[in-house]
Amino acid sequence: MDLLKVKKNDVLLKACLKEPVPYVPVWYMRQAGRYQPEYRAIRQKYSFFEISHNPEICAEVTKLPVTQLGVDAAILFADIMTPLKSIGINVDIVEGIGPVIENPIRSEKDLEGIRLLNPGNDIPFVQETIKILRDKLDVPLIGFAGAPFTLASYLIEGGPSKGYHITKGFMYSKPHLWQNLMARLSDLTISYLEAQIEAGAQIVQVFDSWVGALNSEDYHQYIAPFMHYIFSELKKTGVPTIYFASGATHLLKEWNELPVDVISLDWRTTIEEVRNQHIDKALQGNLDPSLLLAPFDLIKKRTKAILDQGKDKPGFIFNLGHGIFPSVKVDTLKKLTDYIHQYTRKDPVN
Ligand code: 1CP
Repeated sequence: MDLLKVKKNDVLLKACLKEPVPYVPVWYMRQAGRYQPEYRAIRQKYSFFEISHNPEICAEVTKLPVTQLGVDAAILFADIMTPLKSIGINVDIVEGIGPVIENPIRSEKDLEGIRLLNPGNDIPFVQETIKILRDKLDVPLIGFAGAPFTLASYLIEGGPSKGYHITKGFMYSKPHLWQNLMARLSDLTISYLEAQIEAGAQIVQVFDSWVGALNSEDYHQYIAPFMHYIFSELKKTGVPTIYFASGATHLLKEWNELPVDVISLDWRTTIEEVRNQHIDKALQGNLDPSLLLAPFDLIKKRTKAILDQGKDKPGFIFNLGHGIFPSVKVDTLKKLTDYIHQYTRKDPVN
């Protein structure tokens, strides 16, 4: 891994690898987005994909939270739909809804379009953005992708869903097609993440946001082999990996068996509970993003409780249990970031 290329702040990289750190590193899922007035102003002029396909603007949007909040990482501004759109799947990000797919997958024929990425042709803008950012950032750049189940949920439902019933029905009733779809999405995900790493991403996070909809038996049977394959391939790159899902505390034992470096937790559990289950990976999390609307004293109290459980063992990264939403104030996140750094900073003489 090209650690030497990190010009200044490599605290997050060290935490991923469970190495000693001077303070607990922090970044926030969805740290670039509508809660920022500057982002809203840019979105007035450009659509979501216009931003992410224009390297100069995309790099600016990616870097903004680093400058504004003082966080310890940047995360590439893109969407989990980016690789699907880039291989020709008709997807749009619709205001107030999220990703919407024009032709949801129903049959074997619909799978044919899901293929490997050819980075130079399909995502030159991603590689260019990453190169610009590596030059401008003094914190590590996180690349990311959606995991096969989460991508499949959009491809099969046609957009966001509450119960994932069509997806699960597909999984149970068309097992061969399901395997085929998961295999194709796994290869796509690997090729997308490898391209980001090749361009300069120094950590990668795999978002399996909705996989908590499955119980552990179904996860074990229908999902785990593919996640094992993805993280095994990524391990060969030497870049640290993070795996996130929401509402997936019941899957942690399965996750502990995967060749992934960091497990990202939502707020429905505590660091202590997770450690007590003998989960030995580095951990990331896990403040409830709704707390960002609370008075700062309460935010601080809940944050301190998380830090007190996480800060003294190697391998802890502060984050939210899920993404920031638009009504959060920039100032709240700035104060929170400063508090985390200040509270966990070790005495320089030690
Ligand atoms: O037009 C806009 O401004 C729409 C808001 C938005 C943004 C800012 C969407 C639509 N995507 C993004 C960027 C994005 N998406 C990032 C980069 C920004 C950052 O983190 O700083 C990342 C990492 C994502 C990942 C993503 N997209 C996930 C996984 C993380 C999670 O929140 O669980 C998922 C599930 C999506 C789908 C998606 N894209 C956008 C929306 C509104 C949604 C969720 C829709 C749903 O409820 O299913």
